Amino acid sequence: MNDRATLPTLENSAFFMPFSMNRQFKKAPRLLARAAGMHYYTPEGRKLIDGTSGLWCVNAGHCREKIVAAVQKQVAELDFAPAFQMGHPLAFEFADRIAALAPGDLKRVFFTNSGSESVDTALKLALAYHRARGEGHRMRLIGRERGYHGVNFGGTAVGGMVGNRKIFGALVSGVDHIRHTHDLARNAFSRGQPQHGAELADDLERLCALHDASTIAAVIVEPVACSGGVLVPPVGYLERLRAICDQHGILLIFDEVITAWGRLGKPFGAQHFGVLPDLITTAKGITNGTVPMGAVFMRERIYQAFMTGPENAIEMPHGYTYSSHPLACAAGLATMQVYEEEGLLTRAAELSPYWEAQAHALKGLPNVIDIRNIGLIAAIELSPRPGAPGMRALEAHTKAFEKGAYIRVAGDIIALAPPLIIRKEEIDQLFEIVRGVLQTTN
Ligand code: PXG
Ligand code: PLP
Repeated sequence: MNDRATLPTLENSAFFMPFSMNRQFKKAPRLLARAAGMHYYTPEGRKLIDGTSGLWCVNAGHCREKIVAAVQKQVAELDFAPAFQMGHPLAFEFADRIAALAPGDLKRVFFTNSGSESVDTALKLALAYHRARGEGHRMRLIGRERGYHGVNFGGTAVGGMVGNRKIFGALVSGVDHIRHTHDLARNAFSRGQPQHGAELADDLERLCALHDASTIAAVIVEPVACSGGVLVPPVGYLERLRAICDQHGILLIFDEVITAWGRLGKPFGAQHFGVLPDLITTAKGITNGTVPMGAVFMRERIYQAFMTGPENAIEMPHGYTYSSHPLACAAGLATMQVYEEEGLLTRAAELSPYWEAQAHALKGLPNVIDIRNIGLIAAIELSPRPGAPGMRALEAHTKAFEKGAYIRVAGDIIALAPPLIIRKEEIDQLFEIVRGVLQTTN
C-alpha cells in the first residue's frame, strides 16, 4: 500500500498549512489528487467516500460538469471585473437568483469571498446600520461559547472556541458571549432538536442587564454550531433568542455558512427552524466549493437605512477586490441550476430519517457517549482518552482515511455531512466504515 517513495517528499515544503499539524502531516501526508461525485481519489488512485463534503461545502458533489463548464467558459470571457463603481451583469443576476431563495425580506445581498469575510461584513453592517439610525451607541457584539465564525478579527472575537482565540491577544473590544447549548446530561442521543435548553437563550437577558441592551448592536449565532461539534439548538431556543432581540432592538445574525444551501433540507436553516434573523451570512455551498465566494443577506430595512444620504455618496465604505468575482458568479449560477434541477436544496429533508436511523445505529460502540443529527449532519461524540483529549477522534480520522472514508473531527467529535447527492447505499457504506473504525479504536 505504501508507495509514498514515488511521491515527492513534503517535509521541507514551503506551505504553512492552515489549521493543520504541519510537522506530523508533512512526515505522513494524506493527499487528495482528484474528485468526482461522492468521492475523492488519492494520488495512488485509492477511492475515498467524502463524508464531510470537502469542508462542508461541496453540497452537489465533486467536479459537476455544468459548474466546471460554466467556470471554464467564464474565465475565457471575462476573467476579472472591478466591482467598485463598475459592474458586470452576472453579479446582478446572481444576487437576484439567490435573493429569490432567501427567507422573508432578506433580499439584499453583499458579496464576499469566504465565510470569514461574510461574518466581518455582517458585523460591520450591524454597527453601521445602528449608527445610520442615530443609535451609534450600540457598539457591542455578542457571540456564543463554542461558536465558530471564521478567522478574521471580528469573527475570531465573537467566536467561542478557546483554542482559536487565546493566542491572538485582545481581539476586538466590546464583545461578550452567551452560553452554549451543549448539555449531554439532559440531551444525549437526541434525534433532531434536543428537548431541553430553550431557557439557555435567556442568557442574553443577563448580558442585556449587565451591559444595558442599548449598548448591544447584534447577536451572532450559528443555527446549528457545526465546527464546535454539531450543537443542535434545543426546541424553542432560537425562537426565544429572536424574541429577546426584538424586545431590545438588537439585530440577530444567523451565521449560515454551513447550514445554508440545503444542508438542513431547506435552502436556508432559518427556513428549517422558522425563525427569521435580520442578517444571514453564507459561503461554501454558494458555489459548491469550486470558487471562493460568500454572501451576506440582509432585511430590507437594513439596506434602506443606508440609502438615505445624497446619491453621490458611497453608501457602504466596505468591499473586497474580489467581491462578486466573475468566476464565482458563474460558478454560483451554475451551482444554483444544479441544486434546482436535482432538488438538492430539499433533498436532505427526504434523506434525513434514513440518515438519522443509520447514525443512531452506532449507539453502543466503544467510547460513544453521544450521537446527534439534524438534516444531513451527524455527530458521534467519543469520550476523551484520559489526559489526551482529541486523540481518540484524531486516530479515528486517520483510520477512516485508510479504510476509505474522508471524515472531519472536532476535538473528540466525529462530524459527518456528506454531499446532498448521497444515495442510501452510500450512507450505509459511510457508516460501515465509521463502525469498523470505532470497533478498533480503544
Ligand atoms: N462561519 C461558520 C459558521 C463556519 O462554519 C466560517 C464562518 C468561516 O468560513 P471560511 O470560508 O472563512 O472558512 C465557517 C467555516 C470544520 C470546518 O471542519 C468548518 C469551517 C471551515 C473549515 C473547517 O468544522 N467553517
Ligand atoms: N492590502 C493592500 C495593500 C491592498 O491594496 C488591498 C486592496 O486593494 C488590500 C489589502 C485588500 O485586499 P482585498 O480587497 O483582496 O481584500
